[in-house]
Amino acid sequence: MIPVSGFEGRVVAVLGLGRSGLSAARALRAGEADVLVWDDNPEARARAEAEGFVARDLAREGGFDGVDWLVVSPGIPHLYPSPNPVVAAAWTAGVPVDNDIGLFFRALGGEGWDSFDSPPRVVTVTGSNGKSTTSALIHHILTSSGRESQLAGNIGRGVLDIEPPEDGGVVVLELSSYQTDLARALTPDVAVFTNLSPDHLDRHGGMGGYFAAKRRLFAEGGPDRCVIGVDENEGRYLANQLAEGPTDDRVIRISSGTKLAGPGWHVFARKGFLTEWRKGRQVASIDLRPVRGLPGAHNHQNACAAYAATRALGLAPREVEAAFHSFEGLPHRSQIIAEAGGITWVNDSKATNVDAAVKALLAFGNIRWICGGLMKEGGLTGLAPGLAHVTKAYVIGREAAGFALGLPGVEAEICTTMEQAVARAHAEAQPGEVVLLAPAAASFDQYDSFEKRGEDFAARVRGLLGL
Ligand code: UMA
Repeated sequence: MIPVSGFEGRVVAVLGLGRSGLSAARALRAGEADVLVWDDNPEARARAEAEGFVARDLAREGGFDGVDWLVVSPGIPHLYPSPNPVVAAAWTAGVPVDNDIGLFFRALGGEGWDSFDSPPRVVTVTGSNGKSTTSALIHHILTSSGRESQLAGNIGRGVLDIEPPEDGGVVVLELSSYQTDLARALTPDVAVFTNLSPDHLDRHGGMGGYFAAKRRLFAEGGPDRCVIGVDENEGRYLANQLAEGPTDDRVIRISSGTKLAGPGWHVFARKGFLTEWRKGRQVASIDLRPVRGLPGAHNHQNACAAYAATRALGLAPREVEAAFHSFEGLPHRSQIIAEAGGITWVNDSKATNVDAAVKALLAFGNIRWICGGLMKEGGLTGLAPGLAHVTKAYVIGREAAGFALGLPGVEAEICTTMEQAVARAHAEAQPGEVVLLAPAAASFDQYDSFEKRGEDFAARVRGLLGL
């Protein structure tokens, strides 16, 4: 745990007692803050009270009396679609609102660091898609090359849960837009922006608010190096805003599909090869085609981002290449769960939006596609580029029939349940085909999370195949 300094004897309220809230409360207490907690769920409050924390209903009259600071969990809306009543009460009381990421950057450093040969560095990764894989890959490259690295953030571990980094250590943080939007301190050494496509629009009042939340990571702290995906307008705009000119190698531009030229620092993947280009000449090239843990153009973009970030930390191209080959990928992201009878079964339950699903579809050919669930804003028209890879769709979800209507030109069978979809795909798949779960929708109509959906898929596949 990283004790949060700077709040000794001050009263800090923590709203939301899940992974980030509880670890923030513990870290604040370890830093000798006077901690109050609240969660709308009585069970979560009881868990915190069992650890000795004092619960206070902050939304009631006078709830903020004596409170100096409010720390809010990322899943709790602070502005759109409407502010949580506790956040609104903090505004009225004039209490600064922050989150665990802001506390982390305030708490990091200080004691002992002046005796270090190499001060710890923080790499942050944000973007709509690929940020978990990119973060995990950076962490994997660093640890495989013998560097001390810790991984936390949106990937599932509260940032204040990690150990204080040692001499030469690296902290890799995956940051969501919810987290970057609210943090009052954001000072990474290397910041990565993978890509941008519509997501969480209700929480940000639209696309502009969503991009603005992610941009804070680059605008607030001024990282030493920025790794920017330039395959969308927002990335090109951001890279242009951050660089002083075409030779400024504080910005490393990355692309999957486009050859980047010019005198700056570029990393791009084309036709299965990753190329690093700096000061007008090629520095390194890596064949990504045999890398099993990173299939498809979207994973090649993740490879470029992780390559650029670890090069910015001083790793050699060959160290990075060796680590690519030992990377197994993350569960629920283009994860090959079985190969039997010439059929490959792939779990990409994390494809909760249209953009991520298209990327998964483009990574494979001859696909029997399990899709559907809770549709997001924007409908399904964006799926068009991937549909040519689909032999047949097996649609799940409570609104499966409505979802199937959004797949013009694709043979679609309404299966509704995962059990039925897996059974039908199993009955019809031919050798050489891929059965891919990439729902293009959230899971909440039938599951608690995309993880549970992916686990259900994998269990049913293994059951049917007798594995
Ligand atoms: N709560 C309230 N009032 C509300 C809403 C929630 O009291 O109005 C309480 C709940 O009862 C619960 C707690 O808040 O006890 C949950 O807080 P949370 O939703 O912020 O969840 P955490 O467990 O703290 O997990 C958070 C991130 N969750 C979200 O952003 C929704 C996790 O990202 C992250 O891994 C974790 O912190 C550690 O940093 C998950 C996620 O879904 C993976 N992220 C979104 C995504 O990737 O799309 C952004």
